[in-house]
Amino acid sequence: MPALIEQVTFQGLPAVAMTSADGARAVVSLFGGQVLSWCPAHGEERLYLSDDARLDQSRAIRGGVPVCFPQFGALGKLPRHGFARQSLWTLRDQRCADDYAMLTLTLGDDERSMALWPHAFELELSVALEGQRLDIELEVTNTGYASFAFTAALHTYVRVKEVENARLEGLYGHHYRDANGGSDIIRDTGDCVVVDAPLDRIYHDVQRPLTLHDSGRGLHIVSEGFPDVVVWNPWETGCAQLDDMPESGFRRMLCIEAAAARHKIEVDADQSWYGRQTLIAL
Ligand code: TA6
Repeated sequence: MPALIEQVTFQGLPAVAMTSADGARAVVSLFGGQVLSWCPAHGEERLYLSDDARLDQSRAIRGGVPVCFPQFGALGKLPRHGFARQSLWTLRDQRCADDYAMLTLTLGDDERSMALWPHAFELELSVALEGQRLDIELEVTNTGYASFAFTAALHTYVRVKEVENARLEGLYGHHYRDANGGSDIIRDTGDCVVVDAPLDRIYHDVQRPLTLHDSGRGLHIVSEGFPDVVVWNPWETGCAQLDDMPESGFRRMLCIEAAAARHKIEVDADQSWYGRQTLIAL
């Protein structure tokens, strides 16, 4: 079967569906520039998309891989996680080869972004699909005349079979700040991260790949360019406060995010920065 990329409507959203020659599949929404679904070749869905997500472009989509830019979370005065996840991106490029399928979406400044964040920029989001692997790369170009600074993330909602049985390896010895625990910086001394309560941690300077073990299957997560890793699960209490997630939704997801949250990234005029997250199904 040849690789295929086609514009589709996904539950009412303008989107692009990708299939690689070996049968891996992904769906990317133009609203938010957001990967909503990823099934590796011969595999099952690996991303969580809330059954109660609003898909009418009235607010950010709960699930998949939201792009947070130019602000991570509430670390500034902009709307939470910035405006990119609530903007309409454009499909710029698509490529189908024997062993991969790839597309590039773009988002530039406009009147609305300028009113919130007065900088000229261009974002390029490249999504490449191949066998057991999904690569998502965000490139930020400063198209203005003065430098700017931003925080950002690929806020990946990984689907898990049962979050209490999931084990995330690779963060031993790293320092993190727990958003639920004040401003203390804590060193992780566990073999792996387990979720049995609300968890919202920004791990600093993570160079190593991570491995998620989840009820008999695995996911390898590698990031480049993004210095931090955010691990988030709202648990029962936090989930109850989210009106776009079912009561037990927290059991089916774990956000493992490639982020630049602790320090702002500065980009000079005419210069670019990029960060990437790669997911490999094991
Ligand atoms: O990345 C973790 C986080 O910043 C959490 O604090 C949590 O609130 C989550 O993102 C979701 O944010 P949202 O604005 O999409 O509800």
